[in-house]
Amino acid sequence: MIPITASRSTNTLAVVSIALLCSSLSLLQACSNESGQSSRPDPTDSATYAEGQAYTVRGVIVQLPEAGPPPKEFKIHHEHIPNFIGASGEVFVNNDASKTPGMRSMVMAFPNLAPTISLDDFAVGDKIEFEFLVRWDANAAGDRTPTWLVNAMTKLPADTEISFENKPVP
Ligand SMILES: [Cu+2]
Repeated sequence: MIPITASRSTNTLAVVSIALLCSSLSLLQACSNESGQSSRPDPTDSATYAEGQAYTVRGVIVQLPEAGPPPKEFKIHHEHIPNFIGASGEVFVNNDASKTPGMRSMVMAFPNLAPTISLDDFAVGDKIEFEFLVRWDANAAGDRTPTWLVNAMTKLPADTEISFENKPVP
């Protein structure tokens, strides 16, 4: 009987903490009050990024999404984003010798696209400029985790110079 009692009390505590977390962060929409499991607002809706950050970034398309199997994600090799804000709310600093600020150049998956974007107009190898929105939400454990969206995307001329070099501290 003791394990059952302990388990019940733990569950009650968990539900109470989630409820407190939701109300204190005005994230009621993002939380289910029935099961205690969290769900998130539509990640393809740019309005849900109102409290987030926006970056205009250039890159090259390296993979277009495919349903699969296996499914393939939309991937962009993007330039260095020196002003990228991390979970702390301040510019992220990489734990490398040169303490590169922001998000280093990388091949990155962008699972969320604004409904206004049609990938029919794009191909692998296209150079693009895109608006990248990020928001940070607290999960049930209280950790801030990112959700990101490509909100707009335009093709750049083929002779545009794209640099994947990470710039030093500005
Ligand atoms: Cu990235």
